[in-house]
Amino acid sequence: MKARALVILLAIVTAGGVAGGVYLHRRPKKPPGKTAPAIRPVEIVHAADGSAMMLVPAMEFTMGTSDAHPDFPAAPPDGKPLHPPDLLIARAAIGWAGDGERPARQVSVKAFAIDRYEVTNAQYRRFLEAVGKTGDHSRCDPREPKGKDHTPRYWREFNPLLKDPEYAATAPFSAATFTDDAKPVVGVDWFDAAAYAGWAGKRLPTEAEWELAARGNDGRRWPWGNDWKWGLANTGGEKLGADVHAGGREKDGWIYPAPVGTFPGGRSPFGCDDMAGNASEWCSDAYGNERVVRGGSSRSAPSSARCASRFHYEPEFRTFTLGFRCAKDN
Ligand SMILES: [Ca+2]
Repeated sequence: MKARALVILLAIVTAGGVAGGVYLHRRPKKPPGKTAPAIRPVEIVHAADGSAMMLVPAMEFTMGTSDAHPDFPAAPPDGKPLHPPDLLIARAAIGWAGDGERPARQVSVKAFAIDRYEVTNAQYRRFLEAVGKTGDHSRCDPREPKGKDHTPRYWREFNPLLKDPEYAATAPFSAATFTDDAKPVVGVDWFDAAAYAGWAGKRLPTEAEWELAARGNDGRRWPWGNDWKWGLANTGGEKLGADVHAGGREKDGWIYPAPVGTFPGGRSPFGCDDMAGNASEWCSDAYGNERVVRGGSSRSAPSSARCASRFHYEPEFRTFTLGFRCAKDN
């Protein structure tokens, strides 16, 4: 009996050890080469605007998407044809990506801090009151058009039809959709975003900082990992999916921006919320005469809400899907 017990014990030890109970399966070996250091989210509070910010140490990370273009199957193994958004999810899952994000490369970034959440309407309102009182635009971008008052597009009357009670009763939005305190401010252009950041003693994140904060240092597709899952982000297109609630409702519950932090399951490795979807976000970088926008929005397909997806708009562009978060040196 003793010999037999010893053999079993040896078998357990050589099979990989004991951790919180006996297991007999060998743990998968770590891949050779560099392994990504573990990330520990660290939150600070930026006093000027009361924002939670996450610290990101100086580091190198994989930015962009691999040059490999695997052949996209016309149909999955079960033979059923794919339709949007399943098609877009499938493409994203096999590495499909826009040319603007290729190739994947190692990029070094200095230490910085970045807002945990998109800037909210409540925060932006305080900025607007302050700049209205003082008329001080000295911390705005010097290229800002003259006479700009920074009021978001949807804080003014944006749809006269909403005055018609019948229309208002059936519209999937109201003025409150874009002004609620807890929701991200949208309908702001790049100059508005830069002006808020300057007022708060911060700046817009660079594209590289934004992507590192969103995906960490293991090259993942979405902030939570490599596999798309409904319900971890406020995106669009769910109405076309096979597994959608009846009645055309969005599976994530939101057609337009949701209060920031509504999807904690989709948090990034550094602890940032809503880096996939909700409001898409202005970055500081130029893209020709335009400015870079990242993260996808409440109307984006899953593939466009990947951490490496890039968009770009004229700096004066304002729309209901577009907001921002701030960063600062650390
Ligand atoms: Ca976002």
